[in-house]
Amino acid sequence: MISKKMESALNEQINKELYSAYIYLSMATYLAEQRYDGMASFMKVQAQEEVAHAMKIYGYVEEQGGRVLLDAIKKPESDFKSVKTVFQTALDHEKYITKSIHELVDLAIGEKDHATKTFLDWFVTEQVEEEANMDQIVGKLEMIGGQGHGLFMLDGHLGQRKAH
Ligand code: OFO
Repeated sequence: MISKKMESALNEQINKELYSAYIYLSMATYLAEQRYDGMASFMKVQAQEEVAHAMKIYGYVEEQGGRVLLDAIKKPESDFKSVKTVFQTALDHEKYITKSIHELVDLAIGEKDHATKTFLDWFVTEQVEEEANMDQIVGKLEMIGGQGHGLFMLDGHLGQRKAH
């Protein structure tokens, strides 16, 4: 069993993960409009992963006899100004999600809720990867400096990402 406080915090995290999916889908539409189809596809895969994250927490709350309560999902940004802004926004967003996961871990530790702490360990590791991925792309975009050929190559590379 989890506490009511933990149930509510996990429900908030479900909402944040679904918002993550929403913002990445919004980025995908922006990128597709700019003709970066590979990057758009990358963001669609990212959105699928975010739904999987939400469902992982959803399943855990249910397993612990809690109630999943869904809330409204905030409207995502839609005008990103440039490809670099898209990935910088994604990186900043992942840092925000990492902070949120760490706060959940703090709550679990404070409540001596070992099961939830162990459950959250997967997310702690996942967030390291999430931030590293976006950070690497931002770094590449800085190297390219908005040059057409480099962007074309990166678009092709990112388009190879497959859902798993
Ligand atoms: Fe769910 O990791 Fe990104 O947001």
